[in-house]
Amino acid sequence: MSSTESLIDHAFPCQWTAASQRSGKYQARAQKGLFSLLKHKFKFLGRWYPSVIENDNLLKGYIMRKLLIILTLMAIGLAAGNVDAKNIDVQMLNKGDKGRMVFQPDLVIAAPGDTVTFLPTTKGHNVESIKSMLPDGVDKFKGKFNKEFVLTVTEKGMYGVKCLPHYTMGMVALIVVGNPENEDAVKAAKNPEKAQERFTDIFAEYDAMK
Ligand SMILES: [Cu+2]
Repeated sequence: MSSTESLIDHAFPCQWTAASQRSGKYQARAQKGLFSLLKHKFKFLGRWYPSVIENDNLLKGYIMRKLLIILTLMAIGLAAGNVDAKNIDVQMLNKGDKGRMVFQPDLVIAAPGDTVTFLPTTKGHNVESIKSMLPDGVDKFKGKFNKEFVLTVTEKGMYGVKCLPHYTMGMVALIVVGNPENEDAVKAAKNPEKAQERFTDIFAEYDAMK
C-alpha cells in the first residue's frame, strides 16, 4: 500500500474499505461490482471534481457520506410518520358482545391527537360527555342521534361518555388518553346504577392493562 493510499484511509475512514478488507473473496467481489455500478452513477462528479472521480477511495468516501445523509433523512421521515394520529371506531349498538345497549368497544385507549369515531350502527343512539368525567380544559360535547360523531382527543386524561336515552340502561364508555391525571376524579364520579356497574367493569379492565 502506498503512503498516499494510507493517508486517504486515515483522512476518509470508510466503512466500506474496512469491510472489504475483512470480508472474504465473494463479498469483496460483490462490493466491487456494486462500487463500479455506483462509480458509473457518480460519473457526473468528474466535471467538478476530477480528482474525486479518479480516486476510488475519495469517491467511496463521497458515496458513503451521501448514503449516510439519505439513510438519516429516511429515518427521520419514518420517525415523523409514526407520530401520525390514528382513529379508533366505536359502534353504537342495540346488542353487542357485552349485552344490550352498548358502545363497542367500551374502553378505548388513545394517544393525544387521535380521533374516536362513534358510528350509528343501530339507530336510536347518540354520544355525549358525562359531566365530571372529562379532563381539565376539555369542553363538554354532544353528538346528534343516528349520526356519526368524531371526537378528537387532544388532552391527556379519562373521558366518560354516555348515550342519553340509554344512560340508565348502562350505555357508557371510557376513553383513556395517555397518562390520565383525572383518574381519581373520574372513578369517584356518580352515575346511575347500571351505568356505574359498567364503569366498574371498564375500570377493572383498564387497571388490569396497567
Ligand atoms: Cu343508546
